[in-house]
Amino acid sequence: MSAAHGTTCPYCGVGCGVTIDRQNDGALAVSGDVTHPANQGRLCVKGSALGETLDLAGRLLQPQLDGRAVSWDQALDQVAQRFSRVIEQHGPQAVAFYASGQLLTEDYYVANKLMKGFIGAANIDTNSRLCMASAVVGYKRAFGGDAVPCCYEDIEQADLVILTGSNTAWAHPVVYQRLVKARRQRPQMRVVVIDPRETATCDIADLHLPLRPGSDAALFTGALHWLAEHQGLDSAFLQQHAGGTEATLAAAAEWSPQRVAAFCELPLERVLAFFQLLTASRDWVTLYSMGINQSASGADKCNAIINLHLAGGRIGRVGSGPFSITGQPNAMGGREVGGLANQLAAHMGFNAEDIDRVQRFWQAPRIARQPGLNAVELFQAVAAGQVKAVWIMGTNPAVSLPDADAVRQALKQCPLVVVSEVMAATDTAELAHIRLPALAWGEKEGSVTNSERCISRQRAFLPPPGAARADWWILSQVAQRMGYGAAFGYRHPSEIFSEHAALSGFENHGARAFDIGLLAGLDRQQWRQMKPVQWPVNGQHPDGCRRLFSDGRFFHADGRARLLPVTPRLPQNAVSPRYPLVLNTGRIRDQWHTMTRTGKAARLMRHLSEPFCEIHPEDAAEQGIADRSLVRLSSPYGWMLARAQCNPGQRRGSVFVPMHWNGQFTAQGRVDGLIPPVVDADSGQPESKHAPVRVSPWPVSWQAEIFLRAEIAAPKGIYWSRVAQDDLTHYIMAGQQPVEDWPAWLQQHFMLEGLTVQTAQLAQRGLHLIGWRQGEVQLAFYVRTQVPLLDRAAILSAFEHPPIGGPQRLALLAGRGASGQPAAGATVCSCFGVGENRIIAAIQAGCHSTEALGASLQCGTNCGSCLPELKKLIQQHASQRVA
Ligand SMILES: Nc1nc2c(c(=O)[nH]1)N[C@H]1C(S)=C(S)[C@@H](COP(=O)(O)OP(=O)(O)OC[C@H]3O[C@@H](n4cnc5c(=O)[nH]c(N)nc54)[C@H](O)[C@@H]3O)O[C@H]1N2
Ligand SMILES: Nc1nc2c(c(=O)[nH]1)N[C@H]1C(S)=C(S)[C@@H](COP(=O)(O)OP(=O)(O)OC[C@H]3O[C@@H](n4cnc5c(=O)[nH]c(N)nc54)[C@H](O)[C@@H]3O)O[C@H]1N2
Ligand code: SF4
Ligand SMILES: [Mo]
Repeated sequence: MSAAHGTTCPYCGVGCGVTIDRQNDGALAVSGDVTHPANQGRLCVKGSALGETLDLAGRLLQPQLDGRAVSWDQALDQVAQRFSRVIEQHGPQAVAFYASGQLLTEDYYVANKLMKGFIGAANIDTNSRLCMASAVVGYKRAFGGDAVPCCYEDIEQADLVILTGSNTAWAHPVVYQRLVKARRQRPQMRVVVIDPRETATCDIADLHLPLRPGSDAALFTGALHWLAEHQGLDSAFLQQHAGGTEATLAAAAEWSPQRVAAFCELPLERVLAFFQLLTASRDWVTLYSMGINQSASGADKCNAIINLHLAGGRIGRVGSGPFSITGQPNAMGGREVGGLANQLAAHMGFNAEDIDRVQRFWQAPRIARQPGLNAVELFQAVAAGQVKAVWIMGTNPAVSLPDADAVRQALKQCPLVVVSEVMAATDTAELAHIRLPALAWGEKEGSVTNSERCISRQRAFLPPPGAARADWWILSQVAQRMGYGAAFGYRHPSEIFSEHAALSGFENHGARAFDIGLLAGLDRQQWRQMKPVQWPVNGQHPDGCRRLFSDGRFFHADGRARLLPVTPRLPQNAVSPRYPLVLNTGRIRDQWHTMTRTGKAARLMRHLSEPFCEIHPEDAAEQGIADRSLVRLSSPYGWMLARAQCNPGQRRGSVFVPMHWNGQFTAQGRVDGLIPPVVDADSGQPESKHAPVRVSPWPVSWQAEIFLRAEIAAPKGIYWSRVAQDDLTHYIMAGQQPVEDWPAWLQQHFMLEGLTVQTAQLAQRGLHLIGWRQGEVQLAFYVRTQVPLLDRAAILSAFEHPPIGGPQRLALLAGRGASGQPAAGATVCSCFGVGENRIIAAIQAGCHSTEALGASLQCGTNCGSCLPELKKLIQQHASQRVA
């Protein structure tokens, strides 16, 4: 017997339903919810590892004032008094909130209401500025409302799926799995991937366009011209439902396929192949993400994509539409409540009518009348001393904002920094005067909206740990203590949801896309049981609505959509002889953002364990960089260290570095320290995919790995990277200064006292050292001039099952398994812990399909996230048989 519980995954914007089964022994089993429309039972590797991130290690469990634990009363009084004092002395513009698409809608609604309706400034912006802001501008300009037209089913039903600026296989894995399955079932479907580098997503591409970074607008504008030239326009649709057609087509007419090919640095045949697919296919979906949005002309790129769909009439029908896929679990919810500094609430803006309407609804004493500071401006205003108090909730800006060193510096100088967090140590929380412990996933209650406008419940299945409280509660308490008790007397999140729903329907009459007015009446019980539903939910769509614009009516006053002439521009951050390479940044399969949660799960860190820099082998050779060596990347803003990964799938002239690593996990690996704070003028979104950098070798005299039972901080002045291992500490390290006496160095930094030490001296000052206490391994250390080749799994297991006999002990000292088996290598399949070397061996022994590998090793048979990598390994190794 077990008790099942339905909730929603806290990671990506796919918004998968998750079932939690509590077994009789109390253990929790996480699986995909078969009834949820987003995933129908599937989960990706991050979702299926959720159970491994629930322990309380590293959690913030008590409010803290200047590092001291205090009561909630003390902490809340301090926040309220100190915010009120700044407002009294310097006005409401001197305070700001910086929120997150990882807050629940109910939390977000309260934060927005407090800042915009009661403090009276619009200085609340969010990490969605770094993520969705360009997409929002694109939709608003085209449709008159921030409305995503499509649903996931459209991707499955399309004849042509265009994935641009999206590494769907890694960033939205369950959508990717749905696409893979649909393509198998509908072999006529074609998939085009547009990305400067060859990603795991290219695995299913019929056509990959490795375009020049930042050049997408030219490709889509050229495609529009192609439609016009090849009878591809839907004239009836344009006549009845759109405006701006003529000017847009005239601007596009300058973009012949030849000019597009030259601008995008693509072979003409590939450009033509793409254009021909457009004219040959009945239905298209364009799925776009950060490779489009994170650009100084991101909003225009979004409109170039939407123009094409409007012109071809590929919108508002099954299998068609421009689909901006959201990143965070509640990026969409943030847009709904108005959690951006240039929106008011519930899709209303700063025009006189909306201001009046929201003021009446909230009975707001001091409503904001103009947009506030957006994310990048906000931290610049903190640095300039204009903003004197900032409250950061659910985001880690010292890591994720561009020019992150300046952000860190700004926070250091700011008179009041409040951080609401679930973790005690993050790069941002370390700079806070007041830390407020928030409830984490599994403990909190509320709702989120995914990429296809589907509102789902996150439900609590764990008790609140320590003194942690819900974000909405913390905000309401502060509001009450600032004197706004009547408007913030919420006792339960369902009351907030109900108010939010009522505001969305308030004097709406079909004018605003976001309308869930029908959900305003839900009582606590009904809200608890609310089933996933896609907005709008109103009189016209009482059961929700899967696909928008089927009737050709848009949200501009005249009911028509707009095409917008676009002038393709190259990135603002241009390379120079001093900074000759383009730094592209993004995500890896198994980590989430700044790693505060996924960085806890050992199996999620075995796939990629260090910050890395993917570089084309020829660029590497030119710079004298060897594969797997350490490199230093620098820009005019900052520098970092990473491990070089030579990869011919990288475009020449550009390198890729993951956004995830930060001060908690590595010595100097925050990539955002290098990114210029250059933003799109229309959306305020930073150009995080295009920073000019220099990459050079970082010569070291030694490279080492250490595994230890004790929790000890890494030494300063060296390169180190922490690898999550359940109860052990594991660092990869390297240093530029030679070390004369390793045992003394270890003694100084890692405490060898009381250990029996066994060593093996190697050539060129290499040393392996095992420290024992009472028959148990306490420490294992391996240093060489090159990266030591170790069987990490065997070493880790020696901590659990100490080697007894001489040969086993010698094997441990050598860093090998006792069985003589080859080391497992980097984990490719995280679900079953299957390493690269075992997979290669199986391929060489005859497993030449993913099915055969699955049957032999189980890899790829659970969440499927590693299938693209398995295929790649098969391609690389199937022909090489073992002799
Ligand atoms: N595993 C994992 N999944 C996640 C997240 C995570 O942290 N980890 N985060 C979530 C969030 S918040 C977001 S926003 C999404 C982001 O999801 P994605 O946008 O898919 O992820 P990214 O890796 O940031 O970038 C996507 C691709 O854009 C490409 N790109 C760079 N420049 C250009 C260009 O000029 N043109 C084109 N066409 N492509 C370009 C990059 O090479 C990269 O492969 O992922 C969500 N899902
Ligand atoms: N160079 C570069 N930079 C980027 C990007 C890129 O592609 N390249 N992508 C950008 C994008 S798209 C995004 S979305 C951002 C993401 O960047 P961030 O938002 O900074 O990253 P997270 O690690 O998700 O931060 C969330 C924080 O909230 C905490 N948290 C989790 N749950 C809760 C909760 O319930 N309540 C509270 N109060 N706290 C909680 C987590 O522990 C964590 O510290 O990064 C942006 N930065
Ligand atoms: S695809 Fe996204 S929402 Fe679904 S399980 Fe994976 S991380 Fe969670
Ligand atoms: Mo994002």
